[in-house]
Amino acid sequence: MSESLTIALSKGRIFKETVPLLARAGIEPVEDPERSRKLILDTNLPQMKLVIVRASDVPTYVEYGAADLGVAGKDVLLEHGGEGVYEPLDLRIARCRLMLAERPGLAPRPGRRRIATKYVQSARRYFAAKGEQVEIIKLYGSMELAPLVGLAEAIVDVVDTGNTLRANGLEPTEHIADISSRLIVNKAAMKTKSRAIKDFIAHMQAAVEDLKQSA
Ligand code: PRT
Ligand code: MG
Repeated sequence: MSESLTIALSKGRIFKETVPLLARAGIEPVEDPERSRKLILDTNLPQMKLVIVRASDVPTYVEYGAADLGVAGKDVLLEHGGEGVYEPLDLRIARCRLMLAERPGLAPRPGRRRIATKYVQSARRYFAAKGEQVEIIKLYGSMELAPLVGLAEAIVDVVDTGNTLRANGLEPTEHIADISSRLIVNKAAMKTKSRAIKDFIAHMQAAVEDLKQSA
């Protein structure tokens, strides 16, 4: 009998890009979370289950052991803190860049710049390291709107193609971090289910290497 494992994933790009890696480990979800409303998905392996949660909730489920494993963006882990989980593997999927973006030609105002972002911790660290005093305004989404309506002078957000920024008259000006999704592991499960987890990590690592070769 092999140990049971629960993996926390978000739907959307992380799910889509994790499925091919899981396939390499012989794991196939029996349902598509984009079409099903179920939040616990069975796989072809009776001992493997997937739980579908918000991207920013993945580290919390794994930290508390509600899931043994998870896939989370480095941007999310940087905000969460990440010390409550192990992060053994860079899956090299859902890649993007954490950037500062601004309206070109906007005249600087006196006083501290206002930066709108959902990445408060990363923004704080970035500007502290530069020695620039800024005011950080926490938002939960649609950061691109903030500079257009005068809420902030600049935003910190993840950027892939840059189309969203361009469509809103913004341009990326400073690179803060390269982002990819990481496999994360509950610390207790790493001990109590070490055989199954080590096996799983090895399969995922092989899958990542395969994709690297074919890229
Ligand atoms: O959507 P929800 O609020 O539930 O959560 P989420 O936005 O955190 O989840 P999701 O699925 O959108 O993103 C999951 C993870 O994918 C993030 O944590 C990142 O690590 C990673 N990722 C990779 C991205 C992007 N690329 C990306 N482009 N996350 C978000 N975006 C956004 C970007 O900010 C822009 O608004 O997608 C939009 C399109 O980007 P452009 O640059 O191609 O226009
Ligand atoms: Mg999103």
